Amino acid sequence: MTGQPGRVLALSGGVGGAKLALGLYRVLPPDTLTIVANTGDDFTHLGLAISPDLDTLLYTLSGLDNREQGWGRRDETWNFMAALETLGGETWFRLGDGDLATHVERTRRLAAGASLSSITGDFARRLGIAARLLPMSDDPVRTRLDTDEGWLDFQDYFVRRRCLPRVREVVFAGAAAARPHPAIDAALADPMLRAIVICPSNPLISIDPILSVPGLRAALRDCPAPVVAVSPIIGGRAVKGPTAKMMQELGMPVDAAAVARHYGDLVDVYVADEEDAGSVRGLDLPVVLTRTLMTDLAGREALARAVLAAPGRIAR
Ligand code: FO1
Repeated sequence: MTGQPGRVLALSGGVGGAKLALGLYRVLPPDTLTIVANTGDDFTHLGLAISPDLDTLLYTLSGLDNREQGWGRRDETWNFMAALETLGGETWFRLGDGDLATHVERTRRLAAGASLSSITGDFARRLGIAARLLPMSDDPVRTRLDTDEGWLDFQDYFVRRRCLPRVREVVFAGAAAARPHPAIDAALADPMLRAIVICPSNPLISIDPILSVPGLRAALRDCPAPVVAVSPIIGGRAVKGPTAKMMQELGMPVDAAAVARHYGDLVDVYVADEEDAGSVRGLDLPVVLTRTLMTDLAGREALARAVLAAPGRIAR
């Protein structure tokens, strides 16, 4: 456990972000952590409400995650998919049998009038998660991309087209009318809040949707607790996924400094990999260099400790 008292608010997308979220969960008293998840990837598929990043966090924090795949559940079976394929159904987005239960139950509760946040909170409790897991908003926000194949919904781009189309613009449909979840405002107003952590998720499609919810970016910036952002770029490359490709297509340099510049005045301390010392040298921002590659549980915990210690290292 990290000795210092206080609460921590983390912003996270799926795979990469969830690794650090797990590290934070393991090194902090678990009930002091609130994780705000991106819901821009959410969509309705086969009539079911799918929330990929919330589910990746639910499975990761409860130890049910499929580490190799990065999404879905471990020891999953695929009978539903096989049966669907036999019937000529859509199989480009793969729903495992256990995972299917999550989507069916979420869809049933949403139809009965429950909010996404209350459903998520209940799933988390039932899976034994002591941290608070929240969608960024209970209102729908949907990431859409303008590409050289035209406008695509997020999962069409990400899974069906395997991130191959060239991206020209990313928008968050519905964001203008979305309200931040009230618990986020409450967490930011808590005098015991010691840090806000931006996990090493894709800034363009995992963190930007969260920041697109009106008022959220300003509330994070104006909060007295330090905002610590962790670079998703290591050695000038993204660990996994389309981060580097998208940055390049959108005219950003593919390096750790570009991510910090993208977040701008939101960030108080930037945590980057030792390999990127050269890239971040010119930043007008306190930087802590450490090893940011999280290959195992020890790596997740070590990065979490470094992130939590980062504001103190700068202050000294
Ligand atoms: N990603 C894939 O690459 N292929 C899939 O078939 C797939 C299915 C899937 C089902 C449930 C779920 O919660 C996530 C799933 N993902 C799949 C991951 C997801 O599309 C992305 O990783 C996230 O949206 C990006 O964070």
